[in-house]
Amino acid sequence: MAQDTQVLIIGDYYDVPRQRLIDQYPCAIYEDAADPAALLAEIAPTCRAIASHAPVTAALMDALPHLGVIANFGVGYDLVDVAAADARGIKVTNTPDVLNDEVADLAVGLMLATCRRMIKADAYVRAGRWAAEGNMAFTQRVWGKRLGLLGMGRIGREIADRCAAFKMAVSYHTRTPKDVPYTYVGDLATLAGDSDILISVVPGTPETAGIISADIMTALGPNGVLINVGRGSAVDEAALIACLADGRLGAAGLDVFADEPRVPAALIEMTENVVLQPHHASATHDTRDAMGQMMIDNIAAHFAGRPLISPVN
Ligand code: A2R
Repeated sequence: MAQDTQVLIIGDYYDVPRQRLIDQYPCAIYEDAADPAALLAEIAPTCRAIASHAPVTAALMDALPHLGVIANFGVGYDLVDVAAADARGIKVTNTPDVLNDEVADLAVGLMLATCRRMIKADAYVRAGRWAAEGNMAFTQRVWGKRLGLLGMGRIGREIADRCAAFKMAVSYHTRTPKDVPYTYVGDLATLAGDSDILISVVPGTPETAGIISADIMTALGPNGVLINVGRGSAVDEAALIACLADGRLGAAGLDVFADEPRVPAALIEMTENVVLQPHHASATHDTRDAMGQMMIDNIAAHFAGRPLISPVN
């Protein structure tokens, strides 16, 4: 089968669309190869597409001379070396829009869980502490609070609209103002200082790396809450741990981390004011299916010589 392989599958995403892809095209699965270099050599004469949810490097591209498209599973394509793809005339696609509502739902859920200490409260009931010790300590209000959004793109807008329904005052920071009914703040530190809750939903780029620094968290303050559903790289994790530990920052709800799936032990130990999720904001059956289908549709468009559905370069 490997001799006529057209699509190389890399990374773990979702079985249903993955099987659909395998049913549709001769595929090779990178992770199944005992000798990945040998697999690449074998499929090099025919492989024209990569369907990926894993790093795609320049070296990998060079191993596949007929590669025309890298279809990334996910809206964030920071795992793909887009500059290297550009230099080789290879197209990169992602899966925008179909996950906006899903990620926004989880962002709001994480905000509620973090502010209202819902995970801790669940443990409190299960451990019999309610009966033994009485009511749990009071928590923090969400509705009516000041929300700062870092990022006002496709997902950010959905988060903002949901939070507006929670009667929150929504402000945001991006590099350029958007045409949205929310308050633009041109400086992130000012936004953090004027917010009770800061939600980050920016892509992982060199420019956003560590953008949520100790200064930003300090500006958010001892009662401030940081929620991150964008990319872990946007937060200076060492500073986050320090700020949470010494009370410069009140609480955090995190779906994304700098070195996934590894999560710093210090964060895992913080059960009082930290809620952790395994980067699953888009991970419902419906949405992962839609993302997978979009990935397949991009590959099909490339093979048919039609315009790509969601090119990023
Ligand atoms: O800066 P702008 O005007 O391009 O606004 C974009 C903002 N953004 C930034 N804001 C401040 N400083 C930066 N250095 C910076 N870079 C980007 O992030 C825009 O408002 C937002 C990204 O929006 P979209 O491209 O529509 O992305 P989407 O679909 O909302 O997804 C955001 C990220 C994905 O890249 C994944 O990492 C994750 O959420 O799922």
